[in-house]
Amino acid sequence: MKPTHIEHIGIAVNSLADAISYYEKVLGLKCYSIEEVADQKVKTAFFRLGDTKIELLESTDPEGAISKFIEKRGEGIHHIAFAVDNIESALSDVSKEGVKLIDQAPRNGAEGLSIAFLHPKSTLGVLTELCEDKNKK
Ligand code: CMX
Repeated sequence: MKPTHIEHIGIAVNSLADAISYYEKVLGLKCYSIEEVADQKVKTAFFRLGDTKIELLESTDPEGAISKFIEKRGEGIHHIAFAVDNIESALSDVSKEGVKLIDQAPRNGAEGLSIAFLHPKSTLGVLTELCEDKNKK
């Protein structure tokens, strides 16, 4: 597979409001979108920086991935998302290389992207997301 750029970096936070305030007031970025992704049990806030976005993630459910992550590791970088041109073939490529897929097939993520996660135990400890913007075509 050939990623085109880092689509976003996902950061787990306790409070979206506090984190947005930090990113805007201290780092000088502007939040352009807040979106709840119900099936991922998160509320997200997005900031754009060049081709890459920062995605802040606040949990909406104590059983969700972000709650579990913060409980175990505290706030911090949760995942890195790579943009690809064809997510189905990228998933097939990495699978053939022995990477364990969390999502066997792409599903809908924030911002209308098709997304799929790779398991951190087979990606050197980094939860990795692949994204394709099918609306771009
Ligand atoms: N980065 C690196 N390692 C991680 C991790 C992360 N974000 N989350 C969990 N792990 C590690 C854990 O530390 C644990 O390692 P050890 O066994 O060495 O302690 C191992 O993975 C298993 O983790 P766990 O706490 O038992 O949690 P689960 O197995 O229940 O789930 C994971 C882990 C990654 C499979 C799950 O969180 C998942 O499916 N994630 C994909 C979906 C997701 O993250 N959604 C939220 C974001 C949505 C969005 O961006 O819109």
